[in-house]
Amino acid sequence: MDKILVATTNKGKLKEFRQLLSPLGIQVLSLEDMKQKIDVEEDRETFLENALKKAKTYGDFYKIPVIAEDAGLEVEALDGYPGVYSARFYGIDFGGKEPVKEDKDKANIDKLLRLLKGKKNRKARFVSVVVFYKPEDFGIWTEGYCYGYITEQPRGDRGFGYDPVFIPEGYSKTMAELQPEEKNKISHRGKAVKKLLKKLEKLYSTENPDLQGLDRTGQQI
Ligand code: ITT
Repeated sequence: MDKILVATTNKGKLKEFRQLLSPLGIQVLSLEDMKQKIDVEEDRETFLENALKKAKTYGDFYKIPVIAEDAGLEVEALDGYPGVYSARFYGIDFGGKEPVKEDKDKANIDKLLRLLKGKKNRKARFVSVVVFYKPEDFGIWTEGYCYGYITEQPRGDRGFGYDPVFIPEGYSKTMAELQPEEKNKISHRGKAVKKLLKKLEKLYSTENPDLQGLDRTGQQI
C-alpha cells in the first residue's frame, strides 16, 4: 500500500487525519485530489453505517484504499443528540432550527448552548468511528470516545466543530484551546486511529502470517 484516500470534506478533520496517519509513512490523498467528484449522502442512523457507506462507496469508485469516518457529539441531557446529526444540528427538527449567520459550526454551537441553557447536567462525549476499506479485499473498523462536558460559552480558536464548547474530562481548557498534538492524544479520533494503526500493523505484518485474516470483516461491508 503506497497511498490512501481520506474521504472527508471537512478540512479540520483532514488536517488531524494527516497528523495521525503520519506513522504509516504513505501518501495521504484527500477528496480534493480526486478529479472525478462523487457525492455520498450520510443518511444512516448510526456512525458505523455512515462510515461504512462512505468507505465502501469511495473505495469502490476510486479503487484505492480508503479511510472514512463518521463522528459526532452525544450530549447526555439531550438524549444523545446531536449524535449522527452533529454536522447539521442547526437545521434538524429537534429543539427548533437555528439560522446560519456566519458559519455552520457557529450555528450548531448556538443551538447546543440554547438547548442546554440553565441545565446542570452538561456531560457529553465525542464519538469517532473509523473504517478502513481496501476494495475487493477487506475492511476493518475501530471506534474512539472522548468524555467531557459542555461549557456555558465558546472558548478558543483551534480545532473545528464543537471544540470551543467541549472540555475534556480532567482538563480546564476547551478542545479549541489545546495544541493540535494535545487534542490528538486524547481525542475520539486520535484513539480510533491509534487502534486502527495497530490492527493494520498486525494485518500487514509478514512476521505474523497467522494473524492475517483475523480482522477481515470485509464481507460484512
Ligand atoms: P465528512 O462527512 O466529509 O467527513 P463532516 O463534517 O460531515 O465531514 P461528520 O459527518 O463526521 O463529518 O460530522 C461530524 C460533525 O461532528 C462535524 O461537522 C463537527 O460538527 C462534529 N465533530 C466531529 N469531530 C469533531 C471534533 O474533533 N471536534 C469538534 N467537532 C467535531
